[in-house]
Amino acid sequence: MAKEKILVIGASGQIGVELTMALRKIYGNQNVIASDLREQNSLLEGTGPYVSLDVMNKEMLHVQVIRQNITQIYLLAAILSATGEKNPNLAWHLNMQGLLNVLDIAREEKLSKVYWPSSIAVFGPTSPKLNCPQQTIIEPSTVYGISKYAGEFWCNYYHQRYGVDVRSLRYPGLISYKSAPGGGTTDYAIEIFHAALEEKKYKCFLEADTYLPMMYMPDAIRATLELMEAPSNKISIRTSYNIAGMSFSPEEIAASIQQEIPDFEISYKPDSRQNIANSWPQSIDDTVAYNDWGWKPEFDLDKMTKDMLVNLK
Ligand code: NAD
Ligand code: AKB
Repeated sequence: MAKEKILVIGASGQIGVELTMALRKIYGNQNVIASDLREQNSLLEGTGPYVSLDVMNKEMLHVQVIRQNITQIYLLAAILSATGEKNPNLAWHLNMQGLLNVLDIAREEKLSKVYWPSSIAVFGPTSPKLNCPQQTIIEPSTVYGISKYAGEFWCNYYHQRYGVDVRSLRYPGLISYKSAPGGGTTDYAIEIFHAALEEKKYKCFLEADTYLPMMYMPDAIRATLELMEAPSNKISIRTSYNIAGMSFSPEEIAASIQQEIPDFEISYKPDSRQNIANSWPQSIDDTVAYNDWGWKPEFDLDKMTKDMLVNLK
């Protein structure tokens, strides 16, 4: 295997911390450079190189890529759905220009691979609600979803036109215990575990029966690594792959937690995030990812609940 030197952009975020650690295990600590707008991250401290970097500053990014002999970029810096609705211009600007900066540099420096995540947020109210397929009606209604859908086509364009090996997954809502979530609609499914352990009660910002596609972080990290390690001829989707983990509602995750903490109570006070959740599918069909590179999730709701509670304790 050729020696790879990887730059993770947005390494201090919910996914970035865990993906950086996983990449460091595979490629060696010194060969994975963590970078973020934030100056440092306590979870990554002492585990390998960390640089403070703004993905919007294309010149500085380019200099880092050349200076560090970078061969692959994982771009995770973005503004998520709920924060994006509060500041649509900023979300569009960061999510689009950040990606275009990376794709341009990847083309100019002939990087071996780029990873950029999309989201189930590309789907909108007119997409099928159940087992939403890879190719279907896609009319997103959030600025985050619009930016992800446009980003998917930029990835496809850079692959077709310039041969950039850029790969992507449409992550569902991700649940994890290490790093805090960054302003999404699915964040309730993380907050609920913290509240269950700390206060034994949780006021949910979504209605009881709001089903959404979700995934436990270990599955998401494994999916990312499996996609990136798959031979190029197995990658038939150059926009972004649907991947599924599980699907549940707030009342179902509460019931799962009550199996472990019987006196846990949930109440509901939906806010503006309810509209975002209502626009997304309830479950995802990931047959193409399974057929192309063998994707299969390992965690269901109860297995994840047990693991979350043990680790958060
Ligand atoms: P996050 O908000 O937790 O982390 C993003 C990181 O990017 C933060 O550490 C932030 O400081 C950094 N950042 C922001 N602006 C930057 C800039 N200009 N330059 C450099 N760094 C900057 O997000 P996350 O949950 O880790 O998501 C990572 C990616 O995965 C995003 O593209 C997101 O859309 C996608 N995704 C996440 C989920 C999820 O549930 N977490 C689901 C679907 C898709
Ligand atoms: C969000 O809720 O914005 C994210 C996502 C599904 O992309 N978790």
